[in-house]
Amino acid sequence: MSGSIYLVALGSNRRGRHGPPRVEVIAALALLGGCASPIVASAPLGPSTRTFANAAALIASDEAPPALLARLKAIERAFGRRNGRRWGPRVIDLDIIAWSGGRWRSATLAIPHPAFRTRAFVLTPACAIAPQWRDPDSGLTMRQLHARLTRARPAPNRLRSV
Ligand code: PH2
Ligand code: MG
Ligand code: MG
Repeated sequence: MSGSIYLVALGSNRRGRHGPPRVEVIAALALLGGCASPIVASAPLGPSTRTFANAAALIASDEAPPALLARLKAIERAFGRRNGRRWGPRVIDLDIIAWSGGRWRSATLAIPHPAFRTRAFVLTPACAIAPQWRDPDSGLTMRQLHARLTRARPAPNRLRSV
């Protein structure tokens, strides 16, 4: 798949050999190369209680999606990630969010990432480096998805009697 661009999300909420989560993310961004977003701190979504460091990277690659996934998993292992409890604390999590080739579906990989549209910890960093990237499923850009997610909800209507 020559000349692809990938949007990759990074997250860490556990110390590793490089240091605290923020430093693990910096180390992973350095390995991935490409264009890196600022790192944000985010409250955990799910059962974990530890704050995450999150970021995103835009990387150019000749790899097809399964090859990039294998490389990301190898980096996760090299950083000391163990396959434990789902959504448990992790030294590094590297997720493929979007691909310039559009969609990919297999038993082990779905692009776009099925849940990224509801995750501010993905969309905020993504907007910093790829605000105009268009999601092929919703037709919305990263910036539009972010606005939709974070827009202040209207005050709830007064209760109606039924
Ligand atoms: N990743 C998860 C589950 N929950 N919460 C935050 N804030 N950041 C993450 O990267 C994250 C999460 C599963 O990958
Ligand atoms: Mg993840
Ligand atoms: Mg993951």
